[in-house]
Amino acid sequence: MSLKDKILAGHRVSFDEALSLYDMDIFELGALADSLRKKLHGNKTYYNINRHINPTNVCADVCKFCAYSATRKNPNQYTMTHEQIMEIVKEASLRGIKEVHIVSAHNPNTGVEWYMDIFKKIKEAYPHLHIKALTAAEIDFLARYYGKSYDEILDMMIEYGVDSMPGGGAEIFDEEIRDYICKGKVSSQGWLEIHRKWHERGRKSNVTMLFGHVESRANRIDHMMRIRELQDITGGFNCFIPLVYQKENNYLNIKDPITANEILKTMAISRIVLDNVPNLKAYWVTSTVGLALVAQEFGANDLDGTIEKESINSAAGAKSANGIDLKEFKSLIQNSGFTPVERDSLYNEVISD
Ligand code: V47
Repeated sequence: MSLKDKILAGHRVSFDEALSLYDMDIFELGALADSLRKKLHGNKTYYNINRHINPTNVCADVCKFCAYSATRKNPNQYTMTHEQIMEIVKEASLRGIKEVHIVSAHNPNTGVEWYMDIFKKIKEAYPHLHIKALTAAEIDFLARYYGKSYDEILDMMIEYGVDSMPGGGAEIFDEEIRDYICKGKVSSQGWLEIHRKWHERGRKSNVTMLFGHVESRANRIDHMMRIRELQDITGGFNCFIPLVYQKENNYLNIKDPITANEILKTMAISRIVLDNVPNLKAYWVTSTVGLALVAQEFGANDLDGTIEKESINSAAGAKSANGIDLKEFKSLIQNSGFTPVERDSLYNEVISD
């Protein structure tokens, strides 16, 4: 049986087979991923109405790819007060958002309570809002800095109102690359352990992969394999999100950006390898809106959401600082031949009245 027939028949691909998919013609590969996407989701493309909030950029870690944290290249430190955060949530809630996505730098001056109290305040004032907050990198930082266990932090998150975890901080799991791009941050093993523990509590999360910098194709496949392995055990990942590296204002010094061809192939391959992760997100923030729309034909079935404000990727050059207009977003999906479907944060379809 050819590899193509094997995939179409629903067989799982090995590491070597996955790597060899990069040598396939891009349109043939796209069609393969598209057939899997169609089986899972038909013509639907999901989006949600959300607000990103990045409460502080003060960071104890130094990741070479990061342009968001306050450093020599970005000396404008800020830490929002809870009142400022609540004002943002209030305004966004009046506009009808359904999710707040809260991710910060690793601020050593705030304390665990600063994080937990804001979740509690949001949940008490807006019980209908889904709180997606704290990456495994933040949890690892809080645990190490304040002498707590992962279990203690995860239990506090649940107690204080966090509903699901975002997929940030995964970067690339290969230890050598990880050491080079973000030494000192949560280890690959730690990242996976935190998500495993979260899933064991009956909760869902996402998983990202930062690519297009110094990693190889084999590193990307290895990253996907480690996700597939954990997902076989827990089933807790809702969505895989390949994040395209943005090259401005950071210390990685990548001269040649990754090509659109390589981005689309990576998307398609991830749809094929991650046969147990239901959703593949083309995150328009890092891929550009245009390529995210094309990625719908390479396996992607989710385009994230309106975002409203975004500070992490836009600091590194992405055109996402002010989000995207919902009407425009929906008509772009429609005009590219797909059906926009609003989802909630756990991928239930939202029936609009
Ligand atoms: O973890 C940092 C990445 C992530 C750069 O779970 C960069 O639904 C590109 O994880 N170029 C934060 N990427 C964003 C994130 C996310 C976004 C949307 C949805 C979800 C979700 C999660 O941004 C970080 C890091 O991997 N990042 N710097 C950069 N220069």
